[in-house]
Amino acid sequence: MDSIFTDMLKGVKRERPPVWFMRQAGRVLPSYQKLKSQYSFIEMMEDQKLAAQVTLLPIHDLAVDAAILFSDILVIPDAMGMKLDFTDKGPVFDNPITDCENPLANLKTDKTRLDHIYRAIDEIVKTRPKNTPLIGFCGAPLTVLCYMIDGRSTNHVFPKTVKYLYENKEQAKQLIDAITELSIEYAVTQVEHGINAFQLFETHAGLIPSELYEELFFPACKKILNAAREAGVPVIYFPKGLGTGISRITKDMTDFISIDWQMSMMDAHKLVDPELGLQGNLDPRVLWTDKKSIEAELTKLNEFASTGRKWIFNLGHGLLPDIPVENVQFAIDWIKQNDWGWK
Ligand code: 1CP
Repeated sequence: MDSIFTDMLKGVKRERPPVWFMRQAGRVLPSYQKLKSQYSFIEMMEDQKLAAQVTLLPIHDLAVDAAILFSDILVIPDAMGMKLDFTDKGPVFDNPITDCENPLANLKTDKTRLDHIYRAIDEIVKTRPKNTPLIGFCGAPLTVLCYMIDGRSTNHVFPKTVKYLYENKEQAKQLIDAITELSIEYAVTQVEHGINAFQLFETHAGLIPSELYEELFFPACKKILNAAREAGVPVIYFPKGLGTGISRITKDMTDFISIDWQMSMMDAHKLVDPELGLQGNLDPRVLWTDKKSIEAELTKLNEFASTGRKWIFNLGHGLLPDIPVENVQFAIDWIKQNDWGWK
């Protein structure tokens, strides 16, 4: 029998929505914090045994329905020749792209920089509990571009990137194409190594007007998602902050859309093609509160569940480091035990 997660991706609904959380591995788990006191993030990510161990922690500790590969979206610019460093203030590239005329001039791609990720997938496939689906992922081109041009997160506004897109649209397309090309190969190789689903993270879709986003980035996202799908796995697209632009995402682009916490699931349901599945979307910050408030929020999802839409429960963005793990466990258990009226 397939897992409840892969069944739902194929459109087979069981008695409840499957549940996993964005950033379930590297944030709230005490078992992760213990490893983090011994190893740096890069050490954990690059050692296949450690990466596999961390990937599977939420399966053992929280009993979620899927594991997500322990890696980061910024491995793509790193493999394109930008040296990635993780500091206390988050990820940093020391030499961001500033050459507007010829943005790729100083970059040299070394695809072997991604090999440790494929080795980690092999290790996870070998060591995972039976029927544990593995989600592979990569960052979508705008989000990756933000770090390549601004060099670091600037409270999520990325001013240089936005200016670059307006002033150098044609040159920006060269960069988008280069990111897309490597992302396609990366996604397909992840599938060849045994991932069971693929998610494309476009965390910063909301930085620019949705029309400009759709013009510059929909074609690129479609190519990456289609490549993973043609290689053999269902795909999920997370365009955070796209707003009503999600109504223009078609089923030839993705199987599921992950909905951010800004939008209600009922609004998303009304906007999105009924053949597409939805994932989401509890505001992770609700998990700062208490069990009664969390339950009240989760109970509201019964109305959406009754629409019959294909649905994977998740957050509207990733877990935050200071969320109490017992609240995360409470939400997972509640989703599993609630009577959704599906069977
Ligand atoms: O559960 C998991 O942790 C899974 C692995 C995973 C994923 C899916 C990591 C590990 N990062 C990501 C995706 C990711 N990374 C995104 C897209 C999803 C999202 O928006 O959360 C983004 C934007 C990043 C970039 C990134 N990497 C940041 C955010 C910086 C900012 O803009 O504020 C940070 C802090 C990282 C480092 C990172 N990635 C992952 C971990 C465990 C860490 C922390 C390393 C550390 O602090 O030691």
